[in-house]
Amino acid sequence: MNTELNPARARLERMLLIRRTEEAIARAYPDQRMRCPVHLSIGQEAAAVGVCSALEASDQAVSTHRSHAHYLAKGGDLDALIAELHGKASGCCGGRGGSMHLSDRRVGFLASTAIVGNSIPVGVGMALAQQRRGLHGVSCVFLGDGAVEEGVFYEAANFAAVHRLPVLFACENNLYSVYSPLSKRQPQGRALTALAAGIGLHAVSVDGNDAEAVADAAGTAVAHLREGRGPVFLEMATYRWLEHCGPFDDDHLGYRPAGELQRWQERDPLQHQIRVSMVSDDWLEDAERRVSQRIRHAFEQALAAPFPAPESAFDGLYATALEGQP
Ligand SMILES: Cc1ncc(C[n+]2csc(CCOP(=O)(O)OP(=O)(O)O)c2C)c(N)n1
Repeated sequence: MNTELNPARARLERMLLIRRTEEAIARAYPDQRMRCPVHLSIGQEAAAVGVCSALEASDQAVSTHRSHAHYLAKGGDLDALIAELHGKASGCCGGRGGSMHLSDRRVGFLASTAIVGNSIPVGVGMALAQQRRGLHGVSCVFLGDGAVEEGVFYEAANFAAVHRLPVLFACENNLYSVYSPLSKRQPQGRALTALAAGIGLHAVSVDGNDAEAVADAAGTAVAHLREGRGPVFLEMATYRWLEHCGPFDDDHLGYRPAGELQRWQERDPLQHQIRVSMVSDDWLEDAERRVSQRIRHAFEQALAAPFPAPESAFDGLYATALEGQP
């Protein structure tokens, strides 16, 4: 993040970058130059940015199918993200992964994976390695409410609790797993934090549309982890504005109650951050201009970049390092 800004403005600038980037992806997607599925997190930016602002560059993160915001919030490179979505060699995975498989070890973003729950044990394993090596790093596992219902969450979280591993389970509760609401998937009145606490995680809940509140809660959680006091589950209530997968609005399908989307949109995390950051109109205009130039540049570069060379098709199948990455 830009350290010359005060923390709230730095978070605003990063949220703006994420929002405008995803809007640009949504606009360009129908051109069919991005040949991978995209899961956009428009509406959920405060959770990603709030959590990552409590992490150091040397801390590690893993993510899910909905990973653009996490990648950019962790310091990921915009050019490398857009190139990756276009399948180009300059992408952060050399163009092989696409939207759901972002990885950039230079910024401590180890992996995102498409199988729900799949990255949870990877993040826990990373925390084990950090603990065994005597490092003070923490490992952040981004996951959705749906992933909390996967068996692997309980095994991995239990292991983390037993070994008091420095893992932050950063759960974006956007209420839906594709089209299924949480109310149809969990008994009435049972909170995700109660499930997490039941397996020994220190569990807290925060307004996931308020980046400042998330940053505070994540900061407290990270301090707890660095003191070796065991894993933390941070539930962030938030909402996805667009369809589960793809660039469009799917509210007409009726799987969300009428008016629910509008109520969450009235609580837009970006507008909220603009208010609490107390920036002037000039500041905002300037920030918008810088962000849109960066995005335009990233798309131009990605479109002009080469696809991976055919003879490199078998590279990376086994443990070969990506160019420039440790
Ligand atoms: C093991 C597995 N089961 C089902 C799917 C299909 N699937 C993809 S995303 C998704 C919903 C996940 O919901 P959640 O974890 O809450 O994340 P969100 O999409 O809301 O960000 C499902 C069921 C999958 N990819 N992997």
